[in-house]
Amino acid sequence: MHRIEFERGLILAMDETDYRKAIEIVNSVGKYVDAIKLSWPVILSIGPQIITEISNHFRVICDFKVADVPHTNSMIVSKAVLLGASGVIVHGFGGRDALEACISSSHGASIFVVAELSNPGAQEINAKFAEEIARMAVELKADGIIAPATRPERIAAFRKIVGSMPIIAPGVGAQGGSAREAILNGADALIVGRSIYASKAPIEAVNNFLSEIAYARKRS
Ligand code: NUP
Repeated sequence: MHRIEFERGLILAMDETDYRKAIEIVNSVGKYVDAIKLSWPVILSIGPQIITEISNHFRVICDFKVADVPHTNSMIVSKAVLLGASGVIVHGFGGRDALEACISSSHGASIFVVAELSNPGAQEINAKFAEEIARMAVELKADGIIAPATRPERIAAFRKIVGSMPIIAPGVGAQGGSAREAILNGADALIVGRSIYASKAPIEAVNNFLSEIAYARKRS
């Protein structure tokens, strides 16, 4: 297991559920991104061995949005790490004990806490306590938070709370967010799915994102 660094600033959300297509995409773009993110649709379609297979070559983040009682959280996180995950995405709304359990069972893997989801509905409930979650992630020394690229002004607000802690932003492309705005407002890395894996030219799509990220980093 290798720790995740956001050198390039791009994480591929590999949500393709067909095994052959999934492996083809990962093999073609894996070396250009900081990590491959896998979540439930892929695990439920292909099986958890996909974590191990991909982690033999690239860093894997398991987007399991862990949100259970502490004992169960510990089991989920440690099993994901044993399978090869370098990072796990967890929820913060379960409170300190639930997040502490994730962190203490991570065996050195990175724990990323969802502060605020990228969908519009997150503004109804989630956004009301998102900043508290971000503060808790800092206090408990998590490895980063997830904040919405769909609302870049929220990324800027979280940056004031979390200091130098990494902010990872999904919602670019298919959900309408702009890569440039997310980085300019303080994101360290973007999570991009459909705009890469469902594109006719995934490598070209990755290259376009990488140049946009590099350009925005220079200006921010
Ligand atoms: O707030 C979040 N929004 C979001 O889209 C937190 C996430 N983890 N995600 C995930 O990012 C989502 O489950 C998907 O895997 C990816 C975004 O994919 P796309 O909209 O770029 O296709």
